[in-house]
Amino acid sequence: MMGRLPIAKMFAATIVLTVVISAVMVPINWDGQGASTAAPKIDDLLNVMIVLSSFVFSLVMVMLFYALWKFKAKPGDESDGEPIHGNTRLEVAWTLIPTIIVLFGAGYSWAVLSDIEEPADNPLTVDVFSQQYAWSFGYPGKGNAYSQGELHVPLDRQVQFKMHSLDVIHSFWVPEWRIKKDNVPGITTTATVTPDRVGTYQLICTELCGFGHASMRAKVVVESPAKFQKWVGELKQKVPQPLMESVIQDTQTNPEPLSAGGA
Ligand SMILES: [Cu+2]
Repeated sequence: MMGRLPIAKMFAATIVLTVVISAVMVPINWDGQGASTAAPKIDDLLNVMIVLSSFVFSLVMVMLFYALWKFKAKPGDESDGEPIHGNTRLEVAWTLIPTIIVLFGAGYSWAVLSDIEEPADNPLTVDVFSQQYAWSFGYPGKGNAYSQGELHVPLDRQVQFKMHSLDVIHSFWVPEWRIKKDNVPGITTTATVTPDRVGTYQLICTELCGFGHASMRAKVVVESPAKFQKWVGELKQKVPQPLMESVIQDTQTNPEPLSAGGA
């Protein structure tokens, strides 16, 4: 016979374990230095997810160890376990609790994302071109000035990145900004960042894209608006014609539906 489970005690043990694990995990600086207005919001989101994950982990561990202790076979007991034919209360609980957790996580993430992507007045637009294995950048508001391997952006101004890939899928990631976005051939993808800390960072490709993937990086400089204006004004090159065409094609043609290719 199963008898009644000590649900109140198990729940209390789950809460205590959740608090202990969270107290260890949350203070750790997982993401490192932040350098955009999105960074603290994403770090908070991560901390909330850590607490929720700790709760689920604790619940499973408490039930596991309770079962190991309570229902351990006596020495010499070679009989089979009793067959069990469902438990409505348990099944409702293990459906309802994860559903609530997942819906909360989805809603909260949605709110954070729409907050981060809220368009500001007067954003700076930057075209990002990715190809095996290099990054380059165009400034459409500055006469299509073109920079290879080095991205400069002004402090405290929203930047809207328009991303283009010339070959395979790459992914744009500046860890200090927290934002990550895939660059997909044939599609213009966008990311919104407001850098709020002066400094030099690294843009890292975070989608395995071939032999040179590990070295596919670019220098990122966040500087005062005056310094940025000076730098962008001194760029000699314009965005090369083939890259401009890829921008135009990207934005004019949506990708064909998968069935259209007949594959
Ligand atoms: Cu890559």
